[in-house]
Amino acid sequence: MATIFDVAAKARVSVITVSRLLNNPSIVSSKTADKIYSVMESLNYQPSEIARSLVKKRTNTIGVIMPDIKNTFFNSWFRYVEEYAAAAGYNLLLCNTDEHAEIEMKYIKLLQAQRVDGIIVVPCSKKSVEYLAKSGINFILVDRAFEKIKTDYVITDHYAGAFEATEYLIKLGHRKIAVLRGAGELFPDIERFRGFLAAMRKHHLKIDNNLVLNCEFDDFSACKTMRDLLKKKERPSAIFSFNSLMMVGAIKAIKGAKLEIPKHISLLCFDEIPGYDIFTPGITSVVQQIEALGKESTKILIERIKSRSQARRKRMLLKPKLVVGDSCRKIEKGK
Ligand code: XLF
Repeated sequence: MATIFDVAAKARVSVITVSRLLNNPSIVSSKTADKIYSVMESLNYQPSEIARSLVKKRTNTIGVIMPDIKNTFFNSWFRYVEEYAAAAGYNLLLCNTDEHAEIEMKYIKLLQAQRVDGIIVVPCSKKSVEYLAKSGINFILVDRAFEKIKTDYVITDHYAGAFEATEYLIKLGHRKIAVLRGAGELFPDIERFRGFLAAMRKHHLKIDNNLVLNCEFDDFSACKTMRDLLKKKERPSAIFSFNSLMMVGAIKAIKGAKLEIPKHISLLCFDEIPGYDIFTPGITSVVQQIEALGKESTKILIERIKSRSQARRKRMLLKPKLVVGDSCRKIEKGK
């Protein structure tokens, strides 16, 4: 395999000139550059990426940390990150934490050791975000923010989305609305719950704590929680599921109890559902701007990598959209 020394010798230039051409082509005259390129081609020379990154102090690699690879939402999001990053000439290293703080920290340290130029993270723990903020590494948060820590972020307006969804149910006449929420630790969960409470209060509706169902953002725990709820004598007229995985669990439990949506129980969920248009009934959902969450976060991170500046934090709040299907029924007064 040809080395940089072979290229320099055959082109009759110094090794430094070949190295300059590889790392900063604009400072080499076009005549010399042409000569070196043709020698490289004739020798089938492949520059070592490791050696180049040591010189440039850049690896052109971005680490992506996602919280749940089973969740199709994050798969679609990653696809947009990949598309934007590839067009900008960056490679990606993908890590999945399964919402575990220790795994998240382990991956952050691993990516640091791999000398990635920056990290895009959907974080599950405050501790790791504090660590990143102190480390000096370029990073951006997606989906989840920690207001007190100075970071770049691109998030959905979870509060507004949940408010609009709850108000939609209230206007259909629902009073007994159950929420399938997470454990109250993650930012989207806290914000969505705040939005739910605000809409209920605006319409002077009492919150029934028996209808606030704490589980995990997954189908298994949602299904179990819903089964327990549906065994009770009094059941809610509507369920607001805080994400699509939970919605899958809720549907399993509803079907298991031989109930129909929306005839016996209405269902609304946060997140876009893949294959939404083939579902019967179509599930009314709060759709996040996944493409913008992917592309804008990658764009902001790359700008920060390039400018090498720590100045002014960039924060983006994206509006979700309520897409009405036919999973929520109107309740006539007195029923
Ligand atoms: O972090 C939340 C949990 O699940 C995220 O926005 C999602 O709703 C995606 O499904």
